[in-house]
Amino acid sequence: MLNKSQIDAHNEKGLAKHKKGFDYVSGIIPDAEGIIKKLTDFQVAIPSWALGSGGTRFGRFSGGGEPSTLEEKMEDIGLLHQLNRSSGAVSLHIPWDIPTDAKAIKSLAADFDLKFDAMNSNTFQDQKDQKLSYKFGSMQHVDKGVRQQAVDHNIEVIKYGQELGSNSLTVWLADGSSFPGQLNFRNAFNNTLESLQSIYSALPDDWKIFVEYKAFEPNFYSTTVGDWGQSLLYANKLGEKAYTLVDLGHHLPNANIEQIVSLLLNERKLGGFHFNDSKYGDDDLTVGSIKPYQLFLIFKELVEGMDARGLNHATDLGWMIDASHNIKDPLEDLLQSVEAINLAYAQALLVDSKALNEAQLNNDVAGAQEILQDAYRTDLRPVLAEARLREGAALSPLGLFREQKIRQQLIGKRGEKTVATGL
Ligand code: LRH
Ligand code: MN
Ligand code: MN
Repeated sequence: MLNKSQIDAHNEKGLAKHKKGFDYVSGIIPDAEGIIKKLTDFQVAIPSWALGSGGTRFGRFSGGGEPSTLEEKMEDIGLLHQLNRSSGAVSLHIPWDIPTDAKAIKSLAADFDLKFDAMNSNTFQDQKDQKLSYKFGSMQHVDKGVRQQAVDHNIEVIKYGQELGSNSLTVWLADGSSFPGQLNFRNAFNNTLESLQSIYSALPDDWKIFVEYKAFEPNFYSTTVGDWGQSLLYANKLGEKAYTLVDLGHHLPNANIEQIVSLLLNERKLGGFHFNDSKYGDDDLTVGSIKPYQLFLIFKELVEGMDARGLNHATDLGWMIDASHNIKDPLEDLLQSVEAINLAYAQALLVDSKALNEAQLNNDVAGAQEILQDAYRTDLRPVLAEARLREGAALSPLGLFREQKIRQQLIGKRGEKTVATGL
């Protein structure tokens, strides 16, 4: 962990330059203070599986100093939150990160000022002592015994979440088929629905269930919850505590994700997000590293749609990162992702929605584009830095991480050849 004087010394060094930038930008935008307030409230959950270097099916290269216990993962997230004051939540994947001593984990979270966001279940891998295999699916399976095992696992995950104070469950299913003819689509859908209904009936009153969709991988012919239409069908059939979860990497190429987001909000069925970026498939790259304009357009729809529905930006949707890869320092990567999310959010808040509405009513196509791009091309990084400064975080989170040689310190403590649980 960092101490306050290390953060202060770092901020002192960058203050004069920061002030120039902030004075300039706050002078040319209408409401810098309003954006700062919203940024301060907005927290992004860090997935427990992203703190170590991810593998590919070809190999895994340890970055060193990776956390090997849930406690160490919480420490890492606590550190991120100290650096940016924007990652005050954690999303756990069971059984990768079982809170065996929930009380101790809860108090550790309180020490770091972290909350527990959505719990994630895992019926896409077989675990060591598992009775039945998920090789041919879990909730869709032709064998009722396998389906029941998947339901029981999800109910167990809810119990862990209740002990920690979480109030949502994300279900992602790898279920599907890899070859034509392998699966009866209708039976797979109906079996999955029945399984989800059993979980739904065990869901506490104040909980939500998020149904995450994905176009392909690991199945390559069909996926039983393959797109937002299928997810929405399940969410509608389950009831008002069920929502669709959008993972940015789970679409077919060139899908218009911002339109999907807009319509899900219109139906009051958008529950949460997994942020990442991709060029080809579910690449799980750093948020904003490939298509930052798309990210901005998504946030523009989020802001507009949530405002239209009277939703609180910070609390009414689950905001999570779902990125993990194999060559960057995972902590640096997560700092970059949070920064990209906050930047897109701030840019979306800057959109002149009244003028945009007028341009739309006048069919002023060029004018509408100008309004969006004006917001997108305004450099709001000093506004983000100001929000951090006021919260006691670092002007440059990544800069301070490097100055303090935090990775080297972690390697010193945890060792060179570490492997974290996860993908
Ligand atoms: C599937 C997925 C899903 C899993 C996570 C590890 O691709 O996005 O959210 O839980 O990755
Ligand atoms: Mn995901
Ligand atoms: Mn994914």
